[in-house]
Amino acid sequence: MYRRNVDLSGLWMFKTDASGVGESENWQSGFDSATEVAVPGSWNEQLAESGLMNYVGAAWYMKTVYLQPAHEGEAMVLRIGSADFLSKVWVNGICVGENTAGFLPFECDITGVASRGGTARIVIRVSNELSNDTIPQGITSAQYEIENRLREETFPPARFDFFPFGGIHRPVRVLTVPVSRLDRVSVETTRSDGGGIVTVSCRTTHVGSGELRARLRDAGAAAEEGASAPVVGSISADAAVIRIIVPDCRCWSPEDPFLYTLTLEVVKDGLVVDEYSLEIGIREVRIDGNRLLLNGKEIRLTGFGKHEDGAITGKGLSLPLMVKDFELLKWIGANSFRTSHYPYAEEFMFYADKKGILVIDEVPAVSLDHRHTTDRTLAAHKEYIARLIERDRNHPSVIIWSLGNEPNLVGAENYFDGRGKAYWEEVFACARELDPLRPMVVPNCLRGGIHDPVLALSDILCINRYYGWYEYPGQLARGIEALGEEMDAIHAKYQKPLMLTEFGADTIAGFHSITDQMFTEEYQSRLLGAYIALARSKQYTIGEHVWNFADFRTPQNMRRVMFNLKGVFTRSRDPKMAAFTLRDLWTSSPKEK
Ligand code: BDP
Repeated sequence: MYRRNVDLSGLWMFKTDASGVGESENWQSGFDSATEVAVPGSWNEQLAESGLMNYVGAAWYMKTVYLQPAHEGEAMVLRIGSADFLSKVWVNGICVGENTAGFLPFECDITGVASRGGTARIVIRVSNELSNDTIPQGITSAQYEIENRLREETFPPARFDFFPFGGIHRPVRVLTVPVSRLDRVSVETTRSDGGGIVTVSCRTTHVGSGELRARLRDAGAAAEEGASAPVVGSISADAAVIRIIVPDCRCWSPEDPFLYTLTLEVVKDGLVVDEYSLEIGIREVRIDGNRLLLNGKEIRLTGFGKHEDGAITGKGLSLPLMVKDFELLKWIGANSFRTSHYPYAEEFMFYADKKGILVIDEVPAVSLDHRHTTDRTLAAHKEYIARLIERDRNHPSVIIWSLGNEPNLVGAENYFDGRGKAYWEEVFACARELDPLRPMVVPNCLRGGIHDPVLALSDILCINRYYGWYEYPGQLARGIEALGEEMDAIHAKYQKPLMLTEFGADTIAGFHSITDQMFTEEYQSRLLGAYIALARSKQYTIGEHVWNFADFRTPQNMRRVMFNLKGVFTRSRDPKMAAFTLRDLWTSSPKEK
């Protein structure tokens, strides 16, 4: 065994630090507190009664653990699945790392401070305070006033329509790994003549030169069964590329999410120093004219924009909730979802691979206000893209990267004076260099409109529209007419496939009406049905994602009754009437046009 890990999920000591005195008072070496909080989990709902529901600021976490000593030739790494949004980490009082990209894992090398084993005190300071320079961007109460937008203020203040939960949201683990090891693996798959081509590019660390051996076998088979003969490549300057040809390959698809296990061995001076296995799917995604092709066959996307949001856990990973959500996706006939508006837990991505659910994977650049973007915002945005692609590129389920969502939701004129275009050109160029194979998109909002630079840059025209809701409230027929005209105009201008990535209506489960009435179950059901019928009547559309899968908590504001109620399921995952309408539509008609 080359790698081991210890999961530090559980109760952690917890203390807020509203005035930011923690570091100067040396809390990093340990602090007193009578409060504990569960990890993974947001502090907000867990500790609401202690006044933490709307807390924005820094909070400190501490856990004392006993670690086995590392062996000779091993390194120790502390891996935090995600801490939102900004964090700093100490082990035994020594700073081992910092992270400014929430929603993504980060690693701290703790060999120097922990490899001798024994008691280790892990302290993590997490802050959920955002600014103009961060991704996503933040806003303050004062800023609403400066911008004369008092009626748009939310509490806690946020530039997006989901609750700014704070905390350690995914598991924290201590990994023991070989010092000479495989560091990064990137797998690209294509097809040719019924066969598959798997290109594996690896970076190693502290190996220099050596040999890389790759073996592929059916993921379901036992390790010794059915493995192909190893394909051997050479490692030089800590890099290696191997190409594996798989004749008669079984392609991965939603109907047959078939996975292979790829095992990689690193050989240095004739000895195997590291071994690492991952499950991969062989599949090809392509756009051809107005069509989206998976393995050469046309595919239509059905599904939702989702959120990571659960009662009490907040944004914390909940495996039961994850399993339930995939059950509901299958039940309703959805073949895909978008990780609106940020990267989801890695557990979600692995599960999507297994279940054959397609994913549009999103960078958390949600509702960027280009009046306030800075060079630092752009740098943070590019860092997110690089780190998200690095984390998720090997998942067959990930078929499209979404590099942001609804820029210029505030409708500022200067977005169109070249500034927006220059910004997004850099973002797209950075992403395309890192992944030349997958389509890239940024969903556009009504205020971005037909001249939004992201439409020209995206491979698929993704539009989020709320006719019959924010525009033409309660007037469905008028809304559908306006939507049809706008879709035709956008498609005529750009001549690319189009997808409805958001549409929906807030709905209070149990409200009913015979006539069109906002907030009733009938209205949501009719609105979703009418949008889908319209989308299907246009030959240039490739799919529909309803907003939203389930009701989710938002910051307080006068447009929301605690939650965004556009869920087709309630927050506790009970179906509203629209769930049955969608199930009828998505299970009776083929997903391939
Ligand atoms: C869109 C946003 C999404 C919101 C949704 C809504 O992309 O985050 O929750 O509208 O208003 O503008 O329900």
